[in-house]
Amino acid sequence: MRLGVYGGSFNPPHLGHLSAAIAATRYLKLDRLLLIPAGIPPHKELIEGAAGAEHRAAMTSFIAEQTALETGVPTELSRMELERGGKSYTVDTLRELREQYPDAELWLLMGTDMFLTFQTWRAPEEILAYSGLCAFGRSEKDTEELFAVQRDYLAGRFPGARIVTMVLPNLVEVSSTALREKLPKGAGGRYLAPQVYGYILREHLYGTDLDLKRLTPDELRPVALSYLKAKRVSHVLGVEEEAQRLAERYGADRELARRAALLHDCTKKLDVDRQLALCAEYGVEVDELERQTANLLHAKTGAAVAREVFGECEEVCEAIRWHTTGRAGMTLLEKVIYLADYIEPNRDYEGVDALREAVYEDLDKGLELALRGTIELLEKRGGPIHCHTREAYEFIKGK
Ligand code: DGI
Ligand code: FE
Ligand code: FE
Repeated sequence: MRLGVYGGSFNPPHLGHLSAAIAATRYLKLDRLLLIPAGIPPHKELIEGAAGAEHRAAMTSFIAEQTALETGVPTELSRMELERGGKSYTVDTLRELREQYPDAELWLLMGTDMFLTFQTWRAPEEILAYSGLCAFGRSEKDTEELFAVQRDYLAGRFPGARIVTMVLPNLVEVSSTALREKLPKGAGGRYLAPQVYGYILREHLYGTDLDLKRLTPDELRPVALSYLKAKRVSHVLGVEEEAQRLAERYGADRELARRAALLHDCTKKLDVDRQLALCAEYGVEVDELERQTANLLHAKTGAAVAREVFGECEEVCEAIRWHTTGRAGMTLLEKVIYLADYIEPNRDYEGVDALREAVYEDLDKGLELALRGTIELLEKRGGPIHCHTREAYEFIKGK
């Protein structure tokens, strides 16, 4: 097994880290990659206005998920340096990994600055005994020439070392230090994965202080995405796009459609117990079927989060509330969100194109078809059908 090891402060992790992780995974043909945020001693956190360890871990796990999604290679956050505490030495980490994975071929990933000062690290010869080095250029000026000089120097000083270098022409040129200066001024978002940026805004990290109850749709987008698993991001962006299109076609409020679409699945990744904990926290009543079905609960808890955390208006909350089952007498916005969820561009099931056509021809006809489809699917699966789903269907059929 080829195991990649990518350590750093990740304070915050940015698109440069993400593109390097993806490129190195492909280049080295890794079987697995670990992203390892460094432990930072408390005094350094004070000096740099750094985010706490848990926040750095959370942000790094977004990068791990995104890397895994794009490469297909299992990529995980490792807390080993955070748990060890104190200043993190790479040699300690590699020694531990060598013990944990005695048969793995280890590869240590690093950017230019780290590579060029590698000989000054603690125990470089021991590091090289455990692991190969893979260095990637971060900018145009990191020419192959500069790398070659260092590569030859290290090869001479540490015979037998495995060193590969790669230039990443499209590597995003930004540093975490620069980002920590930009973020409090409302800049820098474009250098971050949307979910990481959203997480920073939602947790008010690095001196950002947006009022979550007064977000513009463009601010809400990354924040909403930060609630999702990476593989769900394209779905929610698809619903946003489809909901706007439907709102335009049928005269619903476009901004409200966008807001509801962005937040509609914001609690989807939580398991039943965490959903129920949210219901208890926000005073949401739950029936017997919902108690057992996370799929049904996420519509209720999503609506509660939209209301309580983001101060969304009643129309938006209700559209989220009814997006999974529908109900008798749905409002225009509720229909728009229900159907946008059903036919957004990433959806790909038998009959989706016919349904799309029906929806754009006649909203209620499309709704009837969609509800009938859900009921037939649930009957086939043998899953219990919620009374709201049945009532929604009977209502629209009778119209
Ligand atoms: O959250 P999404 O996957 O984007 O879509 P969704 O919220 O519309 O549906 C989630 C799941 O809920 C889907 O697999 C179908 C299921 N579902 C919809 N109506 C009912 C239902 N499940 C049960 N048990 N009963 C229903 O009435
Ligand atoms: Fe949903
Ligand atoms: Fe959805």
